[in-house]
Amino acid sequence: GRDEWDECLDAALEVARQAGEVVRAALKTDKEVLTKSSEADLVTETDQKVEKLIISFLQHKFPSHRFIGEESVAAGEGCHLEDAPTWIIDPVDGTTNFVHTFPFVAVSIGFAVKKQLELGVVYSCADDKMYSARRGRGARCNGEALSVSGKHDLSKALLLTEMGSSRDAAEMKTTLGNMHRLLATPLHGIRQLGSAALNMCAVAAGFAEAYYEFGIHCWDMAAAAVIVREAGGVLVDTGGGPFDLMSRRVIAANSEAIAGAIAAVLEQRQPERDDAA
Ligand code: LIP
Repeated sequence: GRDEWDECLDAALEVARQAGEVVRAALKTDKEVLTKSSEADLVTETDQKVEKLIISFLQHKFPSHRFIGEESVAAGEGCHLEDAPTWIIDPVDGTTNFVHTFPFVAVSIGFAVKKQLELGVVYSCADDKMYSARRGRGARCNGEALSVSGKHDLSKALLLTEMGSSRDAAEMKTTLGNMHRLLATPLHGIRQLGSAALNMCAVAAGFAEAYYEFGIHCWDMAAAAVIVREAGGVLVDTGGGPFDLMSRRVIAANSEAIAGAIAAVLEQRQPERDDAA
């Protein structure tokens, strides 16, 4: 039967679609691009406008809930996960793709209660795919159940990762070095879609065995984390320990076996936590 969080899932689905329509329409237009933490960390007016749209919609329906949004944090708001029901929002995941009209762009809306992720909605705007999951109720894409791949041998895996937006020499060296080490295990291949949320949905859908990244943020992974778990996958820290939403590190995999094998190969780095300030 329905419970109190079903209403939240309905609202998330409704506003993700609305937001996605705005993003899809904006994809084809000229954009003014601003930078954030590096020359490659981009933001547009659409990111800011769509985040406001999502927050005001949800705030109206759930006035007591808290919000963590990528652009609100960029504007100086806090990034701390408390026990109160909290929405964790990335209005445009894949902003660089968006700027270049590369068609992998998603609206990502996650929801946590008592620091536990309860639901996630990832709307892939270009191809009109709505991924969603409720904790304990499975994951879906456009109504169809999702499940991770059954391949548990790293040497035959297809992985997803990202180069990220850091242009710091030492960080880039670690990032590329890790890809080299993994390819040498060997692997079937490495892909990057340009959106953490869509990389994770690809794992949930069974298109790839795992995704890992250092330097991502809680809003990039909150929603898709629920989708991966509900599709039968696992989330762990890049070091192999428990997943921590605020740690800026993740391995999302089809199994403990694949996640552990990746963790064992990765050279670790610890970016500043999302909740450091
Ligand atoms: C992006 C992530 C991606 C990461 C990029 C960026 P944004 O999110 O999805 O995994 O490599 O640096 O953080 O900024 O487009 O929402």
